[in-house]
Amino acid sequence: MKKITFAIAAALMTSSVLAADKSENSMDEMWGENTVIHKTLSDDRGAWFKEDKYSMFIHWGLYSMTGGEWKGKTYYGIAEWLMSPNMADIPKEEYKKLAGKFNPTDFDAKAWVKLAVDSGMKNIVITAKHHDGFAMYDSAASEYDVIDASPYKRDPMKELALECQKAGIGLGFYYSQNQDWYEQGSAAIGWTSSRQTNSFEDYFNHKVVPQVQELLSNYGPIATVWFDTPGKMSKEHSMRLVEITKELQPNALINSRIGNGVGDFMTLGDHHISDTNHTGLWETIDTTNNSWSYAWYDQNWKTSRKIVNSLITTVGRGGSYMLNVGPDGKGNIPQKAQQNLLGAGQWLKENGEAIYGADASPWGRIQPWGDVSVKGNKLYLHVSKWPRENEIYLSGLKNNIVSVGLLNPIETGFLDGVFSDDNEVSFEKASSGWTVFTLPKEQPKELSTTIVVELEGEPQVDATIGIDPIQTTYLSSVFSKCNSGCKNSHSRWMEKFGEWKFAENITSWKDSGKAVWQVDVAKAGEYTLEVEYSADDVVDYSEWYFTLGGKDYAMEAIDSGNRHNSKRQKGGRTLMRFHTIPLALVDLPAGKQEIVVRPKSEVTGGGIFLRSISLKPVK
Ligand code: FHN
Repeated sequence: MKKITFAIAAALMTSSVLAADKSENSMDEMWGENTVIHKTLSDDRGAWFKEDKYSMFIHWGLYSMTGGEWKGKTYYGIAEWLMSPNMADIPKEEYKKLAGKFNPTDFDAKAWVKLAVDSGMKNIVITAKHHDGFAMYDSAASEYDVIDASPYKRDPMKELALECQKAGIGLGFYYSQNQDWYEQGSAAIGWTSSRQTNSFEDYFNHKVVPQVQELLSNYGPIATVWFDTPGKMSKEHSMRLVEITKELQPNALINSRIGNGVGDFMTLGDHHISDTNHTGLWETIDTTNNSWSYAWYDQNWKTSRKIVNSLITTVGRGGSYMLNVGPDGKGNIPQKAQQNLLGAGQWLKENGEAIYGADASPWGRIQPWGDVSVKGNKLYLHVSKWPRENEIYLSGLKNNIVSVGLLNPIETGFLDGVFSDDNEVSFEKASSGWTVFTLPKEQPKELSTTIVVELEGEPQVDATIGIDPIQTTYLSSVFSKCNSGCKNSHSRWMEKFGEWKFAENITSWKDSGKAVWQVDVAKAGEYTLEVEYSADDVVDYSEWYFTLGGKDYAMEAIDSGNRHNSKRQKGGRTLMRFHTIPLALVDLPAGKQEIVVRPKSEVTGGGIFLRSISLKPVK
């Protein structure tokens, strides 16, 4: 590192070692998620964030050259962590040699920005420095950077900044402020802490501060400063980064992973698509496949349909969606990622009105047929599951409806070789409070169709969960209320290394426990009840009652394979294995009622993790 002299003082190791310990404990804390309040900024700096809704995340660094493979062996999981002992355990001196080979001759900033623009994305956030410590830009504060240490001799961040400015989209830098596996003193993970010879203070002052200053001084206007894994970093350190940002880029927004609750907007946990609405500025971050950085084997590409639906759901919950691509070591963004992003971009060209600048659904959850977004007096109904009966049901809308219609109806004529003149949408309001929309027989738009409903006044809604008479209604556990004998909680666990999974669930059951959903059934009839839960062998054979339509349906829980000592988990987390079982054919009367779950006999081991129940109408 240029101009850096680290004092060799073991006594100063404390903060980094503590942070290291913590990183093994709670990923929520490592992300800084627990400490952030969903806040609304008092000034209008957040206006663009509310408007833009959709951004591109890029993980690109030395690790992109390895693509998850080291010495002929593939390491499955998030490939930018290849260096860690959880994966290939590559000594720093060896990993460092990758820099000497980094020569991404196919990198084309203009093409990357064009891809983002054509995909309907309004910002790019790219890894300027990830946990491996390598600066992907020209840094005077470290020789471990693309200019000094690689044969490439070009600053990709500069090229990207210029192209973003030309295209009029925002640029943000990802900077790993707490973990730096190259430097002594950084708060890394357990495996490097034992080798620490310098203090976090030294590392912070001599690398983090000058590098963040460089990034915020040399690349024009910066929209977001995106920090990651703050762990136990002190509030003073987080605040120092806030001050630097305020001084150099007063309009930039900082994400919550700066730590200590001092960010401007909230980043949910990796891949977490929320079941509930949140207020304030927040984002979901997701990947086009599984890994953040390029992994040769990872072909689990999200289809355009999946991308559009995740974007709609996130906007429906009140958030923004940032979707990641992992270019390879030469600078190529995988074709399948491009293709599916562009497919979603095409959809956005026609349906963007219902996404950009739109507000959350007043129902606060997904609908059986799709989701809702709002602008003033307009509701946008996003119908992604086209009903065979060409009707969709909406519960609890109190306003009078002025008009309904398709957003950008297709021209009548031939569509995909089939003649269509069916653009009509009509509605009927029932005295029960339900509104029924009659739609064209064939879905007029691929991926998801948007219906515009103009209301008298801003939407007024009774948000009781409606049980749909045509489509399956999913009741997430997050919408149930527990008495003192159970808890609404959530679980996070890892599948392949670093691939985080999230589930809302009801846990910590006592014998007296009772969880209740308030629902409104549109039509009396028979429904198939499905239960999604997980259990371990202690909970195996426990008995549960599901009460619907005044009748108790008993369930004997089966061990679904939850494991507490799985080698896949770090820090004592449980490997969760949810499964869904059809439990009963139930009769429901129409109207408002309760669905209740409770233990039938003595609870063992805290009981099941109940994630959801679903009700599927029987035709
Ligand atoms: O450890 C990183 C990981 O490599 C990746 O950058 C993600 C993106 O959100 N953040 C951290 C884990 O949450």
